[in-house]
Amino acid sequence: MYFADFAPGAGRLEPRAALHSDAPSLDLGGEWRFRLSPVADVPDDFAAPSFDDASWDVLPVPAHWPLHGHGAPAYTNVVYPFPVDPPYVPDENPTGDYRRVFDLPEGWSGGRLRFEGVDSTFKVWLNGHELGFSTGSRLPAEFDAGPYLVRGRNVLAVRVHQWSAASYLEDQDMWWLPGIFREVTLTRSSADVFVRAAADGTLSFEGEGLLSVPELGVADLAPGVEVRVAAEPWSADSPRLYDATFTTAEETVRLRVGFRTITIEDGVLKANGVPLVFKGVNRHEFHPDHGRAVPYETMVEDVLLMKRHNVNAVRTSHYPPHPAFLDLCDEYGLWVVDECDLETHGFGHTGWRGNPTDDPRWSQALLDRMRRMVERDKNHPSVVMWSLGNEAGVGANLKVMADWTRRRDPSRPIHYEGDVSCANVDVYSRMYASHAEVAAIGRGEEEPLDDPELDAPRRAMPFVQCEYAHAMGNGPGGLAEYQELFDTHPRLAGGFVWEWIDHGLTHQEYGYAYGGDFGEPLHDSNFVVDGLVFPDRTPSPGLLDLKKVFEPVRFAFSEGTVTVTRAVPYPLAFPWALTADGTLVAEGVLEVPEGESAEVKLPALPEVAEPGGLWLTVQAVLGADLPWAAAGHEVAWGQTRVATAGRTATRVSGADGGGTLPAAGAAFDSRTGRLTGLFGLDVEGPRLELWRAPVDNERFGGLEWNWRQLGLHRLTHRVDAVIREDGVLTVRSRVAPAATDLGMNVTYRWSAEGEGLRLDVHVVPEGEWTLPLPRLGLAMTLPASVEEVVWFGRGPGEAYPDTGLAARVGGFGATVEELQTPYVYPQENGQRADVRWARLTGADGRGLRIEGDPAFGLTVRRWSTEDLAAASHLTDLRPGERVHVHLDHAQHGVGTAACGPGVLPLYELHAREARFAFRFSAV
Ligand code: IPT
Repeated sequence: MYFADFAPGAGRLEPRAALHSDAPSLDLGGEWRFRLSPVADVPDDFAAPSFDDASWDVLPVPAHWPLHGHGAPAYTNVVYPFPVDPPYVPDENPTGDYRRVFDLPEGWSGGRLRFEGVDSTFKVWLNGHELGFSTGSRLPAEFDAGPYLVRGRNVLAVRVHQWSAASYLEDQDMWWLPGIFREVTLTRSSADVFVRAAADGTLSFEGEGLLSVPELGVADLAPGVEVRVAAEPWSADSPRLYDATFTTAEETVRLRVGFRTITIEDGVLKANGVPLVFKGVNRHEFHPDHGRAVPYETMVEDVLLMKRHNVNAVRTSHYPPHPAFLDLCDEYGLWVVDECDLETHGFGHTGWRGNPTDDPRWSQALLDRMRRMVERDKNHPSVVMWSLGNEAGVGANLKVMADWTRRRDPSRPIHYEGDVSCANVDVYSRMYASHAEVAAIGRGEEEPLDDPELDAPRRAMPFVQCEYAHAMGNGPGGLAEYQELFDTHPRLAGGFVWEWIDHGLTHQEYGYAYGGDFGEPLHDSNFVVDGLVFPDRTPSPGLLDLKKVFEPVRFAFSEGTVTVTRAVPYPLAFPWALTADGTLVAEGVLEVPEGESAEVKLPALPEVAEPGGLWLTVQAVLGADLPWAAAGHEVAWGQTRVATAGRTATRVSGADGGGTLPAAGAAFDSRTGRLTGLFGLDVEGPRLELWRAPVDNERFGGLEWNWRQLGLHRLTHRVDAVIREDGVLTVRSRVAPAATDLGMNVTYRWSAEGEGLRLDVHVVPEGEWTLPLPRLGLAMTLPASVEEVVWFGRGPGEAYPDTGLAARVGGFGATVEELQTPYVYPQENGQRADVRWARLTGADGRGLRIEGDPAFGLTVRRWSTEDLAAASHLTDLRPGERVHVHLDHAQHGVGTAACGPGVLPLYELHAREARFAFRFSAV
């Protein structure tokens, strides 16, 4: 059976470049007739032109049938959702039969049926004649339609199997989504061309035709002839393209040529002679409604979002993208690592026994995939590396793929991460290596390979992190530290954050669905939701942080001056703003001379006495419209606290206000010392809290389990003493989890301070605390009438110790709803960091003001930590009767332990003695 066979296809034409030709072509997309069968063994009489499909459903092409009411999506990460017994597949093999009737335009003869992407294996009939079959879901296949086309009515029939031998080669971490999910065309184009254009202006091509580049004075260049022209080089920052035409006897093809050269010199990756550092992301093709049938506008949106967030590179994890995406990368400027449609990760679970990568019976199938990618995408200046695939283990077939690729295209380095020996590649690539290991590699001091013959060449290779900073849920932490390494060591060519988008599918009940939500017996839960943008492509805090880390303009402040360095040729302007206590007091525009680096005098600042300090923010904004953003778009910013003579900063609140309790507005339970009312508000707490709803990195990294073992989610509070003395109310208590002898001795000290109430907290840990703490702070609740929060601190977005690089100091406001970060899998989120003061008010404008001494982390939500921790979908979170407020002295970092290193030591929160204070007053 062809669908349980090692052969990658039959009856197909040789692969060729994706081209924009003026040859007639017929888009066969639109409504097709469709029938789904639960098994593959169904009569194929439907291929006959006379077959009556009136009772069939209608399905759009391109699309995945499970997203149109036929069957359901299923998600697994590493494991195969069927027994590992290649090349066989289960009898339960959803099989979609498709029919499309089309009228051949008058005068049309010959042509090719071109399928851009069909998942996973399909067979094609035209007018009842079998044309052949193909595999390789994300690769094009062409069949010669010429002999079977008839005048007038033609009937195209396609049978698609969800499972096939090829499924063993397509074990990427994503939804299993069968169907004809990219375009189908009947085209009379047959041209192929391979243009070679280097940074030194040399231009030549392979192909049967003539090449012209009018702008460069190149007319009717013949194949194999090299000319040298004065062309500006192409780069991601300056994507200069030249319109070209390639003409054959039958057709004219439009090309956009970019001149660029990728080299490896002394172990450094270079583009056009300059070190190339990827500020990259891994991009799967995904749309929450359409799966991998991504609309063109969505591809544009991805590219614009990337450019606007200072991303300069994409790894097309883990298959070649829709060809139009690469056109966009050429046009807007993104370096691309084009990855072959190959992953056999699930064999890792069988000790890699029978891995297709090392089985000669599969070598043609693997080579076929590589050839079809390289041939399709060879003309893109944006494509600077070929990747053999992802997580496919090691084996002889890698060499088959690499050897062919080198011969066909010596101009691009070869990448493959799965073989640490680097026997077949040009760059050393790893995923999720820790900061320490990346630093060692950067210095050339990595652990040697056993085989010196392999170690020496690897040691001479540039290093790429093809995946790092797993962006699952809240996070990723540690971005800045990676970038610092990439910026420090020339051998490090940067990397690609995992991953661009959350693959949450639109779901009526859950909002967004992840693994298991469609009843899959075997699944990997929300591991499919680990992106920098939410499923609807709203940037997550992680992407905003990445934008900051990737900034191509830097500000280094020193006394009275700022040094501005810029690594991009964009026209820029540099507005500045001075704020006091979150309010703008002065603004202007800094004159920064052109050039890579300039030291500029800071403006003369007005004298403003402000205890919270004055903050100067300088922005780098686009000085003119660019194709990917309008003038005024912020590229980078820097901020500094200005302290000049004469401005003495006083504390936000002094110790001991001297007033006596009961202070106006505060009511206490005299027996327990519990605060019962605060300026007319019904309050619960505040009291010490150590627990937070675990983030994905803690859920999958093991820390949650340890925390729950310790019982941090079920702390007990015991009041040991309530002392009223000299107008001060002191409550001593012990906060501790059951079944351990660990505890926190907490002293709450209430005093009146002016019109307000001051709370001093002193925490002394008792016993051997070995685990980090989720948080250390106070929790309280307020009535649900609280709606608005205004604060002076960092914002506008959330920040944790190792995230929130995008959060700057200023005055911000948000509703309680707006403070929530909608991670598809609910978890700790939404903390605003370094808050000096905050006002929490209701619709009537009245409420509470909270000042921190020192600044604190503020979290406000309409559900409790317990509810947040228990929720598995956003739709589980329902506003309750109270508003839950956290005033944190500290939190633990978030790290990336779901896949990769945990929290860096600097950002760990450990039990230690702590003192902090708040002042509450009425607004
Ligand atoms: C790595 C995969 O390459 C990627 O596709 C994704 O699954 C990621 O993990 C987790 O989200 S492989 C892993 C074993 C490091």
